[in-house]
Amino acid sequence: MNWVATCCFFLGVTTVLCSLDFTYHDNKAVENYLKAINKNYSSITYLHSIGASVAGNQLWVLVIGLHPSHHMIGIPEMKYVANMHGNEVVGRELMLHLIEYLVTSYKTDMVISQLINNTRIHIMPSMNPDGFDASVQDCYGIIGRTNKNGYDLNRNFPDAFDLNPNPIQPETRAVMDWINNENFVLSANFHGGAVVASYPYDNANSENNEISPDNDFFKNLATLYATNHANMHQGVQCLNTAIFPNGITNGYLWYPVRGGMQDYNYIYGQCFEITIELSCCKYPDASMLSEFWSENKVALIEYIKQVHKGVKGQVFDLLGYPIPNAIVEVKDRNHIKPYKTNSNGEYYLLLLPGVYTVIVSASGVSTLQTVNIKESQNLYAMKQDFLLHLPTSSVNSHLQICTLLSFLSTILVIFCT
Ligand SMILES: *[C@@H]1O[C@H](CO)[C@@H](O)[C@H](O)[C@H]1NC(C)=O
Ligand SMILES: CC(=O)N[C@H]1CO[C@H](CO)[C@@H](O)[C@@H]1O
Ligand SMILES: [Zn+2]
Repeated sequence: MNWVATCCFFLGVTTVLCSLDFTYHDNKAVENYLKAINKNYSSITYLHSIGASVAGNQLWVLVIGLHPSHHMIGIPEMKYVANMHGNEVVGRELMLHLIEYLVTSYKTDMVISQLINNTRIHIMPSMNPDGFDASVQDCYGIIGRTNKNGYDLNRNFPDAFDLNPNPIQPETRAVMDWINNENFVLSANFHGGAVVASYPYDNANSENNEISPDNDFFKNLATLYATNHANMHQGVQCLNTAIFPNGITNGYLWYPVRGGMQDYNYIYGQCFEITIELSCCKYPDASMLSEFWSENKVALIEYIKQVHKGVKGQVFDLLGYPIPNAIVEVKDRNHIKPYKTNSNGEYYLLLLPGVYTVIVSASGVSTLQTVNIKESQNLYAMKQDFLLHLPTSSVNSHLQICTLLSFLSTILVIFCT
């Protein structure tokens, strides 16, 4: 028992009031911790399980935001996922400390308060709780890496470049549905066994196509994490890894991954995800945890802010109705699956400062607009709405409903008078 725990014990108060200790928390302890946080910070947190593991462990996600339980127009969604390889455990504990840091800084720290007010931050400490249960304290082993059915979850997603024969596992399915239900814009997933920030693509099917159309943004994201990390940017050599210049690498050029989560997010989920390898040792001694937290704390916060880069807005028709499923892409950076507006007609495009042409199209009609994204854009992406002159048939259907409604109300008025 350290002095904090001792003090809490003697004061007879819940451990929530005291800072989270730097030890490993088993699945039950993580659940209790998340529930306690959610109880004490109920106005800015929302706790839910997005599904269950093979063994029936819940896949908990804590959401932090001003309206944590639901999406708000203009508020971007970002997520952190840790421990998808059950024996890579540093990220799992970092998530718990990050949660504590965010909620306790609300109202006391201006920057964090603004971040929470303007972002919906989803944190999943463990995507593979069964693997964690099976794992042993070991730096370079693989015991506990897979889920309970023996599948590597980071090889289990549909792959745009290759057929993936692995049957989709419950944990993977839950994450796919989650990605489908939320309109995530930015994400990172945490691993161990190396110290590097790795960005898409993780797979490719011909020479040179491992470079994504958003390579500039991805390189910037990875560099941002590495430079805000205590030593990642210096290039940390682990057993079995090369030295990564500046602490970053393209995923495919490191080694190809078929069915990885990062490419799935980017290609199918319209969400920019990078993979962050936090430590040479996958399951280090608990005495190292406070050091890992101080190495990563600034980078974790700075990374969340990146969800506000670029341009966002809504696409409307001439009557002012939002248009869902309108394609919104930047000229010369077409995605494998075109990025489309959500049910509110919203789009979010992560872009570095610069001048871009945004092309919007739906029902065979398109419009374009030049946007100039300035360096000064701070916590808010540039806002640019679009008006689409849809063919008369689709506008007419709205008009017909309006005519019908006014006709009905006229009848009602006649009846009632
Ligand atoms: C965050 O939002 C709350 C509720 O609207 C508001 O009271 C508070 O001033 C905001 N904080 C910042 C830093 O914008
Ligand atoms: C009941 C309880 O634990 N309340 C605490 C929740 O967190 C705030 C800090 O924002 C404390 O001030 C409360 O005492
Ligand atoms: Zn891993």
